[in-house]
Amino acid sequence: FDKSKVTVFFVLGGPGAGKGTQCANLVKDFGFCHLSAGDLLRAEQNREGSQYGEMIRTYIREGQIVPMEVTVKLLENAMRAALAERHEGEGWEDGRGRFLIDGFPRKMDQAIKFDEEVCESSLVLFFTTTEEEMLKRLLVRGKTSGREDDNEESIKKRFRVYKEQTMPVIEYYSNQGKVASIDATASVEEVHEKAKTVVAKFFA
Ligand code: UP5
Ligand code: MG
Repeated sequence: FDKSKVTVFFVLGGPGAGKGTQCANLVKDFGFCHLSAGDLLRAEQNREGSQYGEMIRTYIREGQIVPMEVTVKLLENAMRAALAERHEGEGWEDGRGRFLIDGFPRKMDQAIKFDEEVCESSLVLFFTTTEEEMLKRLLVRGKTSGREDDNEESIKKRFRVYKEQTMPVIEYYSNQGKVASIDATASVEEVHEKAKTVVAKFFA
């Protein structure tokens, strides 16, 4: 697809920071297409006939980052499908496809590959809160989510990988002046108001 026809925001933050929750809100405000890399990987894991199913399951349970080729391909396909469905920007105010790419890139190699081969992001929404708060949220969600990584052991591994592999990505985009940090400790509504203000400023 034509890179000049898309606006991409990356949405980052630790496990359970509220990325998915806030993306759902921003979709309603701004008509974004929301693509969660984790959701795309879980769908691929469960797709009948997928050659990657078992591999993805193991990586996710261990909190490790699935080899980037798989994730970048899934995202690219999903973006192409969304653009086709909306007839190249129809329904987007400015005619450019608006994407929230949630939970990606979380490792430097993914960031570089996506920037070079798919497109560059305009902004990184970075949701921050304490590990204690994230753990609490994930354990509550774990009671009903059915996610194989919402248990204390996997969560600890996800925190470690986040610090070691994802923080350098935040640093990298921060040096490019692209990162908008949003404190995500408050209520869903309060965090939403802050996120909405940041995005509205961008589109103004
Ligand atoms: N909640 C949300 N906001 C709240 C608030 N303000 N106050 C109180 N509660 C709040 O929220 C988590 C829970 O907290 C929910 O119950 C919510 O109601 C509540 P959610 O919005 O789901 O948080 P989110 O940040 O999206 O948490 P998630 O668990 O999805 O984050 P992860 O980054 O860990 O998960 P993801 O699905 O992105 O990735 C999972 C795994 O996939 C990775 O560990 C990795 O193994 C793999 N992966 C890759 O390999 N490559 C990739 O590129 C991406 C993922
Ligand atoms: Mg999520």
